[in-house]
This record gives sequence, C-alpha cells and structure tokens, in this order.
Amino acid sequence: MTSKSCTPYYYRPFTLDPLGCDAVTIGHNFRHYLSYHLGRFQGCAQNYIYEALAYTVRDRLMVDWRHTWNTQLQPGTRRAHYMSLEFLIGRSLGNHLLNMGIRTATDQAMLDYSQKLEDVLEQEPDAGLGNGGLGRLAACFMDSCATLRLPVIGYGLRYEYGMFRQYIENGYQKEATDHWLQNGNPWEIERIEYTQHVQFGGYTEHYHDQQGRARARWVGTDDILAIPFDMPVSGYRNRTVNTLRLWKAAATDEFNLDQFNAGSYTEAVQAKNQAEHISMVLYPNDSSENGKELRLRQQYFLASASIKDAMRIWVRHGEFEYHHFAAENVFQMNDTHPTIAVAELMRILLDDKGVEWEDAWAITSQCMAYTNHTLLPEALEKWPVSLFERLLPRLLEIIYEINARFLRTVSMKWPGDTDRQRRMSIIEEGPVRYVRMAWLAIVGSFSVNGVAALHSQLLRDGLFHDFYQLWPEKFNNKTNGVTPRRWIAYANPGMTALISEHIGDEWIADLGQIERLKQLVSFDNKAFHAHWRAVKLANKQRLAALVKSECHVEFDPAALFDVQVKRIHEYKRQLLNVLHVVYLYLRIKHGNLDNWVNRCVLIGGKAAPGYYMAKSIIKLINNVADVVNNDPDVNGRLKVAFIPNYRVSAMEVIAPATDLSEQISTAGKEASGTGNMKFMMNGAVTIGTYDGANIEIMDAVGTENFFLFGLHAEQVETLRHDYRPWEYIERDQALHDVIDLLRCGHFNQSEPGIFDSILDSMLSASDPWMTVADFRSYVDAQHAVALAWQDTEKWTQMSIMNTACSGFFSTDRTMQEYNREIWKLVQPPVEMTPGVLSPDVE
Ligand code: 26Q
Repeated sequence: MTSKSCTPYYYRPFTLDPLGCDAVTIGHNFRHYLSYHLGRFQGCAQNYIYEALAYTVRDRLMVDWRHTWNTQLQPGTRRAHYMSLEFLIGRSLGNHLLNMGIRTATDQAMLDYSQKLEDVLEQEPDAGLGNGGLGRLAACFMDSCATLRLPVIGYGLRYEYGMFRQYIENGYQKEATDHWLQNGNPWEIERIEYTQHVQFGGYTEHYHDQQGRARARWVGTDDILAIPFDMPVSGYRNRTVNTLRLWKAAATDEFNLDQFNAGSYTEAVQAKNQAEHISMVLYPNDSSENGKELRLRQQYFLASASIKDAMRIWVRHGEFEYHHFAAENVFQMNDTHPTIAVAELMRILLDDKGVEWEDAWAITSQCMAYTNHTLLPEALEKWPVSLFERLLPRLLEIIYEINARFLRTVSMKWPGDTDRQRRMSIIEEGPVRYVRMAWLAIVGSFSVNGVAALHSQLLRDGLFHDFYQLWPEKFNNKTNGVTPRRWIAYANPGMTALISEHIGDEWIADLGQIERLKQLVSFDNKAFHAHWRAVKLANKQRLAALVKSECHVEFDPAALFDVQVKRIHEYKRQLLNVLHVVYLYLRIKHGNLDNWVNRCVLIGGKAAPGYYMAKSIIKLINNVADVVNNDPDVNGRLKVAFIPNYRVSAMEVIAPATDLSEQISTAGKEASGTGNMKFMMNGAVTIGTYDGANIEIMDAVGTENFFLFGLHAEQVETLRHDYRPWEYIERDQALHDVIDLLRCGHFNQSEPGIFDSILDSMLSASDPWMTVADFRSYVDAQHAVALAWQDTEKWTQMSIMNTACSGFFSTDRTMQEYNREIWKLVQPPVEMTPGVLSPDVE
C-alpha cells in the first residue's frame, strides 16, 4: 500500500507554473534577472541587458526542454546521436525568440526598458565552434531535427576558444583568440551528474575470465573527466526543445590527489591544466596541423564520452540486453573526425560488457553511419600508428583485429588481388605506418553518404570505388540543406513578411510551399516586384553600413552586389574572382564601358593560419581593393571590399543583401557548398561551376536563372594530363593584360614580388585548380550577368525564381531523408505539456 505521505519528497512530481510570454511579464522577469541575479541596474553595460534577457528567454524553454528530454528517454525510443567535432551555432537569442513566437512581445518589453531589441541581440557573441560548412551544417541539422520533432541528440566539444578572430593589418590576415565564454554562456546548463571518464595512455593486459574466455583490459591509464554542458535547441513553434551536449575536459580528483599527496601542489595544478587542454581550442582546418596529438585526443575524448553517455541513458532507461543496442541507437559521424567511435564502441562491448567479437561487431556496424564531406585526397585523415600505440593502445589492437577480419573478406571476394588489399587496408604501410580513418569509418558503418549528388557519385566512382564494389548497398547521397528559420525568417524579416503576405506563413516549417511564389513571377505582378526590390534595397543599405564600418569602403546600394564569402582555399578560387575584378578595372582604365554595370564586389573568409597561399590571396584581394577604390578613374563604377572576420552573424546580414552569389570552385572539388543555398533562398542569382550542389540548384531553378560556366569535373580530370595554362594567356588578350598587370607589380608597388607564388602556381602546368582555364568562360558569364542586371524587371524575376525554387534546400528535407533512409526514428506523439506559451501573434 502506498500513500501520498510516504512518497519521498524528492520523488513527488511537481508542475511548473507556465511563464507568461506577454511583454509585461517578460519585462518583469528581465528586470528581476538584471537586478536580483546579475546585480545590475538601469544604466549598466549592454552585455548585462543581453544576459538578463537570455535568462528570461531560457526560462521559457525549460518546461518544454525537460518534457522533450523525458519523451525521448522513453524505453523503446530509437535515438540518433549526431557526433561532430564542430557545431557552428552562431547566436541563439534571436533564434529562440523566432522559434517561440515571442519576438514582438520581447521587442515591446525592451522598448519599455528604453532598449532596442536589435541592439541587445548584437551583444551576443557568436558561438563559433566550427570552421565553416561542416560545422554550420551540424547546427542547421540540429535546428531541423527539433522542428521535425526527431529524437536526435547532438554531441560535440565545448571549446573554450572557438574559431579564431580574423583582423586585417596592412592587407594581411592576423589571428586573435576568440574567448567566447569570457562573459559566461547563459544558454548552457552544466550537468556534473553525468560526468564520464575517458582513458588515455597506459597498456593492455590479456587474461582469461572465469569462463575461460580470452579477454583484454586497458590499464595504467591517465583518465580525464568529461563534463557535459547542455544547450537547448528549440524547434519552430512546436513545443520541442532538443539537446546539444558539449563536453568539457577536466582533471580527475584521483589524478590531483596523487600529486597533492606527493607534496607537489604546483605540479598538481599543472596536471589539471593539461587535462583541460583537450577542450581548450578548436583546430582550424589546416593541413599543417595534420597528425597533431591534441587533435586525436579531442576526437577520442568526444567519441568515448558520447558513446558512454548514450549507453548510460539506454541502460538506465530500460535496456540491458546489449544485442538490442543497435535497434535503439544510431550514431551519425560528421566526417571522419569522430570515427574512432567505431573502435571505442567495440572496446566497450568487448572489454567492459563481455560481448563476443562477432556480436560486438554486428552491433557496432549496425549503429554507425558516416558522412563524407571532402573529395580532396590530401584532406583524408590518417594518424601515425605510433601515436595510436602510445595514446590509445587498446583501440589500436581492436583496429588491427577489425582490419585483419576485413582483409579476409576482401581476399575472399578478390583472391590473390594483393594490390587491392594494400589499397583497402585500414593500415597504410610504408616507412611511417598510418591508420586511415575514412577506411575505418566505411568498414565500421552500415551507411556511407556524400553531401550532394555529384559528390556522392564521385565517391562511388573514385575515392571509395573499391569499397563501393564490395558493399554497394552502403553508399547513398544526402544533399545538404540549410535551415530556412535562421537563413530566411530570422535573417531576412522584410522578405519573410512579404512572402507571408502572399502565400501565408506555413512555408517557414514546410519550405516546399515556397514554390507558390512562382505564381508571382510574371510581369503583371508589378506591385509585388517593386516590393521585392524595395526589400532587397533595404537589406543592401544595411550591408553597405556594415561594409562602411568594417572595411571603410562605400558601397552604393543601387549597384550590383557581387559576393563571395567562404573559407579561403585555392580550390574555391577566390583568385578567379580577383582576375575578373582586375579585368573590370582594366576595362575602366581603357574606357571600354559598353554595357557597364556598377558593381560592389565583396569577398570574405578566413584562411587557415598555416596556409601560406590562402593568406597571400587575402593580401592580394586587399591590395587590389586598395588600388581600385582609390583610383579616381574608377569613379564609383567598381568597389571592392574584404570583410574581416566572416562568421555566422555576418552572413545573416550578407545573404539577404546579395544580388550575385559566387560559387566558382574547380569542378569536382566542392563537395556541396551550403552558402550557395543561403544566397539562393534570399533571392540571389548564382554564377557557378558545374560542381557540388550548384548542379542541383541549377536543376531546380532552371538554366535560364543561373549563370553556369567552366569545365565540368571529367573535363578537369582529362585536361590535367596535358594542362598548358600559358596557351590560354597567349590566346586571350584580356587574360594576358590581367596577368601582365599583376606581374608588373601594379598592386604591390611597395612590396615587390609578394604575389609571385600566386602567379607561378596559376601559370604552372600542375596547377590543380586550373584557374586560367576557366577565365574566358567566367568572364563571358559575368557579361551575361551584367546584361541581365540592366533589365531590372528580368533580374527581379530571376531573383524571385531563385527563392521560389529553393524548397529542396531546406535541412528539413535533408533530415527527413536521413531519417527515412538511415536513422529510421519515429516522431513521438504530440501531447501538450504544462506551461502554456502565448499564441503566436507574428
Ligand atoms: C582536419 C584535421 C585536423 C584539423 C582540422 C580538420 C578539419 C576541420 C574541418 C578538416 C575539415 C573541416 C571542415 C570541412 C568542411 O567544412 N567541409 C565542407 O562541408 C560542407 C558541408 O557538407 C560542404 O558543403 C563543403 O563543400 C565542404 O567543403
């Protein structure tokens, strides 16, 4: 017999009073936080206003967050775990306000406090926990999973320092640290109670257990604590709040105690610092950083803590029959970075849970899935065996065993084909032996996907061909997307209001509906077209103000805004863009102004700190900008600016203001691209090569609304055998003049020779990026752009068509495909939770 009175008080369920979401209550709560929690009053620094407001908003997520979590932990619920070394989240406050539908009320609450919400939002530092596309993709995926109510948990690292801050000095990139956590992070909740231990170093012992079975244990290790910090991921107006769990590294107490007992206080503190190094800094995507021990430590730290956490949750909530683990858990590995998870899950099953190899392998290879994000062979991760041996000895043993068994499969299928065995081996043999992480990922996963149709095709035909022949059923494509909440509804409120006025607002959570804009494309919708242009113009004014303050360059909002923002890399060919700028400059100098269109060229992006060529390209862009912007002959016809410290919050201003989106990579090199999709959604027209998701963008929007140019991937590969860049220069006077002007030092009068390596590589027969081969075709396409721009009405139609055809590129579609074909999760039933949010009034 149980009665209410004998229930321990800590088990007694309680309900939370719903928090009001009207302006008065929000304002009241905000002032409460500011004064009673932060101890600040009227007239305090702006960042406290932001912080108090963030807590106010977070409170309003809490009930739904708890409810979503509990729902997802129900026994029998299959969950996906998105494992990624990067989550490029950007800012959170404005995004939550949008998702919760309380922006208008919050606006008013801030006005009542004599604050503009827009200014408060600007106080939030970007969570720059990623390099670029791959990291931002993870953040967009999380957004869509919450909106689709899919039980997906994100697992990542809580870097103390995110992506470096870039500033420009004398045209050169300089790096500064990004201590984004300096003023605390109001969105995170530390959950010390779910701390995990992660082992490093030590050695393995082999023994026989009581049943006489051969077993292994990993001993003598230095353990590190992994402390989880949870960030809420709100869905769009659906009462769902998913979780992004980020691990922070800390020293174990035992570790410290040993040292303290030995009387070495300072050494103990040092050891603590060492341990905390693991989650200290995000590695920039930098080939010079390849093979760095700390990076491998980060990878294992993430993989181990996350798998242990997933297993803890699963065991605690009902299951303990390990053979069922794969039925309820799937891990999606964002590139090879967390791939050591394959060996770690094997280790846990074998050594800790006593599962037999065959069963452990069946479980592991049924719950791991791998996404590839690159076709550049030099970017494939490999780790020296010697490093593995020292850092993760037990995992290396397991990898050897996986490899031995795998190579037996290979030799059964292709008897005697030793060359194939050498190619497919997870261990690369040679003077230095390496573990090939992509091979481990493929062998250990039931699904391997690329991120755009062409990319997945090239994986099957090229890089992964041997594996495709062995296991064709593993390979699939999942074309990337971006979240329309952040990239349209939040970033472009003017366009959002205009669209919703005409087709309603369901498109925000169902982007397929945006196709209905097509009915407004024809000439007779004059008022709509004028309104469309007015929105774009206002967005361009906003960007012009940013460019003015950041680059000290005046952009005329009436000019064509021609934009290329992305990481600086040779394959992305910012150089080709520069060649075109110099070409336009020469046209002005030569008075060749037929069909001239005024342009503002904006380029932005970070170069990896150790990537010499990429850094030279930034210097070149800045020097060209300097000459062009200060030449009186140019007279406002052409402006060039390099925007420093390109990041998520900068893109939120840039994409809505862009007319022309530059997607000009060497064909076959850009796996997908996602910036291309953000621009398209915001009504920019693309000038692009037949590469990555550009192809699918062009298919969706029609060739008449896309400026295609350049060699195709197969042509690039064919040409490579006999590439003679100088012949293009001899044949093309315009290209000749451009190269001559660069060569003679016109853009580096006081620094002779600094661009020689750039010119030499462009003119070399072995230039992998074939920049000059695409010059003529690019310039011709740019002429077509200029002609189209001159016809304002035609350009407006193209712009609307781009937005109207962008439905496919929502991550909602991408996530539905992952779910249907890989994860196979079920959405939990909708049921109302306590705590009523105000009805959406926006
Ligand atoms: C590797 C080793 C050591 C340190 C860092 C790294 C590292 C870090 C980040 C290697 C690669 C990355 C990021 C890669 C990336 O962003 N790839 C992009 O992924 C996008 C999403 O799928 C695609 O759209 C882009 O085409 C692809 O370039």
